[in-house]
Amino acid sequence: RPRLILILGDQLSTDLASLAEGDPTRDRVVMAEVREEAGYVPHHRKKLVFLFSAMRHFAARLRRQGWTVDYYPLDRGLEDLCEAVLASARDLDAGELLVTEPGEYRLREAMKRRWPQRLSLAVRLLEDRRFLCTAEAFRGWAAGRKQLRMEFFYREMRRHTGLLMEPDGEPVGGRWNFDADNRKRYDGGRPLPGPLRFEPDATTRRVIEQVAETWPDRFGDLEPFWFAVTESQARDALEHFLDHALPGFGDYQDAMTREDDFLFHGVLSQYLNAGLLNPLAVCEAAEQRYYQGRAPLNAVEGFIRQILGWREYVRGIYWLLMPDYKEENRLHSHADLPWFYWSGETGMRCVAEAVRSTREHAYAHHIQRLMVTGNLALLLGVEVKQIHEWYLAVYADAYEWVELPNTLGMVMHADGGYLGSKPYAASGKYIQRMSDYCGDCRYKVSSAEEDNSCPFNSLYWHFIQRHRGRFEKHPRMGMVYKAWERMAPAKRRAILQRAEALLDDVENL
Ligand code: FAD
Ligand code: DLZ
Ligand code: SF4
Repeated sequence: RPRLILILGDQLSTDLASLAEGDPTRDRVVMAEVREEAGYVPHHRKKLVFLFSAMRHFAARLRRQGWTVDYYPLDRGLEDLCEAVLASARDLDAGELLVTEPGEYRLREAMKRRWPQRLSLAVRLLEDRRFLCTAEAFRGWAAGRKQLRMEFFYREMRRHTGLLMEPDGEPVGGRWNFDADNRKRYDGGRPLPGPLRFEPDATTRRVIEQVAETWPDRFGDLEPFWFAVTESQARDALEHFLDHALPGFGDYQDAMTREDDFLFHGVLSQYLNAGLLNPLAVCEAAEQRYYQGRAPLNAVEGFIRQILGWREYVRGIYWLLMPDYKEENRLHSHADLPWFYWSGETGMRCVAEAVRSTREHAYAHHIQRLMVTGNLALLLGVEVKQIHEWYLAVYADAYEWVELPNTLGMVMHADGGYLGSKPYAASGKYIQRMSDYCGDCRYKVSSAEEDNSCPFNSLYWHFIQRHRGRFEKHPRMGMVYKAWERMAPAKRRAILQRAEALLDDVENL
């Protein structure tokens, strides 16, 4: 009997296991834009346009390749993905549903537990072959380790793939990691290339209209819309990055500037996560640039580490620890997310810039996410669920498998240090060192206790003080506690008072 093949919005790759297993002359592909997926968080409107347009282009491509595709667009008003499969199953006497395993626990559980009965059809989940480390392999690597460290996982992955490896098993350049070279402030020395931008075609323009009509009030600018929406455009965006930005990627990896929202970052995560780019191919293309002498090793190694290391590592952690992971809140953070995370209306220049970039592009680079909006949420003690839902909603690249470990583990330290040993809490000094924001800010970065002092400063010490029991004995935090103790008691009191005053009036920061 013919089979149905469901392809999700973040599975837009012709290498999918489900397509490899299917037969275009007999089986039928199902794709659908549905309310449940569009509504589990208030996704940024640019993210919705990107996904729906990329889905429609992908369906058209499959049809050109000879597949029959049942495509249910937004205006069919379907509630969830199962309803779409049900509609197609009625039409075709299907014997089975094939799906490449979804990236989210919620959906995978529904497919396993509820769908077979609802559909009266066997549901077969196939491995997502786009990842370089399977959930099983990660589990094996993690077994028996008390604490996991990305760096060791990454070395295994380098050995496993041979990326930047010498034939004798040593890392190219004699070191695994060149991060120490990657901490420059942006000094204007290298021109800022920006990501490659594309004109919306008729399909994209139609989606923009539909999203504008359906969600007139949702967060996120719709236009200008310039993302790639096909695999071939995404490949052009990758080439553009490799030619123009990769050489500066390492040096300026941690920099932030008012001049530009992208610096030397790839702006490729939305394409990687939706299936338009393949992670291994992206790493190999970057590796070639090093061998061709077109990009330095600190840049290429740093870039490959993000994809081969961090991206695979967070996915491994997600599947290892879900569903309990999502409930973790070990620092007992319960404050509400301030409204300025949506409005951008705050006197803190660094935060206002990060929210503006987020609203305009459904993008902020890693250091803004980690050290500005993330750091602030940690210091304010924002409830993990609220900040998690914000990150999941506002970025074009956001899916729970990658967003949750970054937010809950890396930023909020809510897993007690499983993902990263030490919280990324930092004072305004860090932001001042890595950016040009502070000169133009209402607050004074050199002060922690005055009425106009930078909120990050007093909130940092408040965080250190309120979590003393947890972190004082931490080998990498002893120095911080010593510095706090060395401060005059009156100064400490003034700092904590300033922090309390800020915490009492968070909405007006
Ligand atoms: P580049 O700086 O060019 O890096 C290259 C690639 O490496 C990225 O495209 C991405 O695929 C990968 N990468 C880099 N860092 C990470 C990381 N920490 N985890 C996983 N992959 C990484 N990334 C997402 O893809 N989706 C998310 O929902 C997401 N949420 C995040 C939430 C928080 C709180 C933080 C701190 C980070 C989050 N990240 C997320 C990771 C990272 O910020 C983005 O991958 C990156 O900013 C994407 O921009 P880029 O393509 O220009 O990255
Ligand atoms: C994110 C998203 C959105 C907004 N809409 C859809 C949709 O309408 N149809 C669909 O198939 N997928 C969508 N997605 C992606 C899914 O949410 C994603 O596949 C799961 O979260 C698993 O990663
Ligand atoms: Fe951000 Fe503080 Fe600098 Fe203002 S002074 S930009 S709030 S770090």
